[in-house]
Amino acid sequence: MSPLTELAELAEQFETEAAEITDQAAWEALRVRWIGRKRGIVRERLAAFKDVPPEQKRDYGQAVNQLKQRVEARLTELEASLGAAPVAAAAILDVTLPGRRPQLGSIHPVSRVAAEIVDIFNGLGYSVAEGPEVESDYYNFEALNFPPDHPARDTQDTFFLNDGRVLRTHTSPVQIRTMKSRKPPIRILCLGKTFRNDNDLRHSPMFHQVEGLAVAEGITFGHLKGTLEAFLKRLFGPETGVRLRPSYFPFTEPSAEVDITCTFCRGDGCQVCSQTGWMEILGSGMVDPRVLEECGIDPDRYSGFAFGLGLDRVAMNRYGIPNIRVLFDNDERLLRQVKR
Ligand code: 2U9
Repeated sequence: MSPLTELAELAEQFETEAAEITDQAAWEALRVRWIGRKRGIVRERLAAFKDVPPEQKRDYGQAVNQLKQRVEARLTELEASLGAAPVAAAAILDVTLPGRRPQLGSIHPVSRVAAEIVDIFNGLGYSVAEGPEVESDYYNFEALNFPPDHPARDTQDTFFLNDGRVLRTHTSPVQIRTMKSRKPPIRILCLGKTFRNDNDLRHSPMFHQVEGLAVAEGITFGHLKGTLEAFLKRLFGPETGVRLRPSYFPFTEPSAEVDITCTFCRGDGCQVCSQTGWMEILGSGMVDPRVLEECGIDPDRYSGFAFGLGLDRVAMNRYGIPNIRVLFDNDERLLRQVKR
């Protein structure tokens, strides 16, 4: 029998056998017999190509490929009609296995600290004010009494956009916007992302600040001190010591930096506080009369105090996080570790 005739007969024989298949086991036997890797009939016919006389090679090649395609197509068709796919799926799906527990989210340490601070100041009659993260030079620097040659206005410290606007370097422009649009008494808390061209273990180019502002008739430095003591004792515990040291900011006069007793050694002196027993926590001061005036508030009638602190610093301190980047790496192990 010529190789071509033999192929034609094999094709007929396959159709006959395929027509008799009624279950999965018979389908599998048919598959192995015809296209099994080792001794499948189609494979053997393909291998026999090399022994076909040269003048028949072309027709033989075509016919054996046709047979292969037909066998494969018919087997697929049969598999579908026998419901072979669900049977195969059931074999790899163990419906008795316990389900995967959904991962519960938790609040990021910076958000947690922010919420605590908002809560404390809500209790003192403050409300939250917001503003844009991209600011004009005017709101970020000029209205805050920064001289034109102040180092913060340098590209080494501030991110400038091509149009001269900046990524706000503090949340203070929000206070400027509020004072320009509202009349005293004002008690606001401004929180959000701030940006400085700084990058090391304790500084990230994006960080979070919270600032507070109180403006009314008769506000004194005593109100500043009392408010900050009440705030810091609520945030760090009633036994926390608070001290003020003279400082300087362009937008406050007089200004003070505020320290609390070291949260690690409680004031005894340790590595974290360089043996001083104190750690610097915030900056503050009485709003400079020039800033009030720039915002349309009469400095002879009104006075105010302001303060600012870094939320990330508080979160790092609270949860013993040594590197600020851990807060922004999106590694969910952080969330699991600080979860209460
Ligand atoms: C207006 C007037 C005064 C806000 C203030 C500070 C002092 C301060 C820093 C603490 C750590 C920023 O995150 S930090 O680098 N802030 O020291 N901030 S007084 O004073 C204002 C703000 C707005 C109109």
